[in-house]
Amino acid sequence: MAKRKKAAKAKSKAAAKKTAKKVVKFTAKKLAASNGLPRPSAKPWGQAGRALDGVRILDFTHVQSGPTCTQLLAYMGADCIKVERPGIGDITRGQLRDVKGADSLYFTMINGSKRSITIDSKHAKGKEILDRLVKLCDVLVENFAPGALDRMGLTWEHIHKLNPRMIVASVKGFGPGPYEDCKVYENVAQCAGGSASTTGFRDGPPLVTGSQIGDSGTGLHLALGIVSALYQRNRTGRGQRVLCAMQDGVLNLARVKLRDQQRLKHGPLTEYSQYGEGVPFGKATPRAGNDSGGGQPGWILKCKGWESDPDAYIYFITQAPVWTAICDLIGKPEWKTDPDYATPPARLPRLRGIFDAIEQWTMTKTKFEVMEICNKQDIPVGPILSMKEIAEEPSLRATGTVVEVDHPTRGAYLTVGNPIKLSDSIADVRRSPLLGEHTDEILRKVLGYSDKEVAEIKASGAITAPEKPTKAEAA
Ligand code: CAO
Repeated sequence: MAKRKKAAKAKSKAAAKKTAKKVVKFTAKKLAASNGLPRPSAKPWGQAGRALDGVRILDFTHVQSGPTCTQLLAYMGADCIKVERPGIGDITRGQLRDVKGADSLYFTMINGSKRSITIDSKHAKGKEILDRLVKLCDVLVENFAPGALDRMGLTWEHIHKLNPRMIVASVKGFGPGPYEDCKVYENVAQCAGGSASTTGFRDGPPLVTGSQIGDSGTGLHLALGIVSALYQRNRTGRGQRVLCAMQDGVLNLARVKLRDQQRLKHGPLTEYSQYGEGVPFGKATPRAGNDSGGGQPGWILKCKGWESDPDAYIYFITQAPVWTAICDLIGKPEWKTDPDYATPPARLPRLRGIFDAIEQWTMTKTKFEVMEICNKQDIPVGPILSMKEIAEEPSLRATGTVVEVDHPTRGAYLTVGNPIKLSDSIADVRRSPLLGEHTDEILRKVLGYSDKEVAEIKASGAITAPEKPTKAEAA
């Protein structure tokens, strides 16, 4: 009897196993069929290529906003073909030059992992080469002044006719409206996007920030737009236009200040130190110095050595859940129960005095000592790191966030690698190309021109800088 029971149990177990196997197989098959996805790769992580392998970009960008976008896409694996004006190239190659005769860091740090081809886009032969590139690329990225691309003959209609799959992505200073024709640089966008009016100290003028939120920030927005358009193209089979206005990009990053603008209708902004100081609020979101932009009050405080080191400071956040730990740390245990200090609302009008007391403590320690002590107690603090400290920080080198690359004319330089880490797409950070370094290679291997055709193109002047006339010719 027991034997029979045991056999029946084993039989039902085997049947259940078989059914489970069937279900898994069926589900995986169904899923793969419905999503059109291949089977999960069996290759080790990081060895299955890169996220944007196979995507080819006609990179018509210059200065900063556009190049930062295409550099990110190149880090993700896209083949980025940067088109530059013969003999001149991207203007930043020569701007803020530190090494005579070599491409500047301004250029090299935002054009890594790309290839460079020189084409005169206003030359008849140059237009022909560009048309061929349009047919073979997936995305055209540009950040010329409004109308410049059209003046080259590369209108949306022309591009779409040549290659209906092409995505045309642009950065402009402003979106459609009264300022759409304006040329725009970083700080213009910071001002027009609401950032400058809300940055700085209340008793000082508006301030721009050193972070390039107008240029690099908009480049980042554009990269997301491009990747989304590529994803949509998988369904629709057609390209589309992607536009990121720098004003919009800055506003998106400054959105908490538009939040505060609306809160003003309902009373003062109690987390702003101006509230504690009894200074009335005006009609618009004010500048808030180093006040935290969120619900946990914070401020920048001096640390040991501040008298001689301009970066001996720390950002200190009085996060409510760790208030009692902060009181013990700074030698104010009585504040834990004092009704004037025990709760967040009670502390709001007293923030200045609270931060003064915390500063008396931070001034006795280096910023790294404060960091070490506070982190052990879960108190959020941030040392003010100088660019020198960042350049030398080993952990940033280890993660590939700061990368050293070699360069044939300027020698080794540091660049910022991919700040977006994908576990199966490892960024390949390479040096920026020399002007026209890949012209020949692209003409032959990407565009398929023969030796004879390449010779004709070279002779036409479409890819070379106009020769200076000899003295005899000029006479
Ligand atoms: N061959 C021939 N001509 C070329 C060329 C090539 N390969 N590449 C560019 N040009 C030409 C353009 O066709 C344009 O000519 P036209 O004015 O005759 O049409 C000309 O070069 C200059 O282009 P531009 O107006 O874009 O450049 P600019 O230096 O005068 O202005 C900038 C620069 C940034 C203000 C402007 O491009 C702009 O507003 N861009 C959009 C916003 C933006 O990205 N700003 C970020 C700047 S970084 O701080």
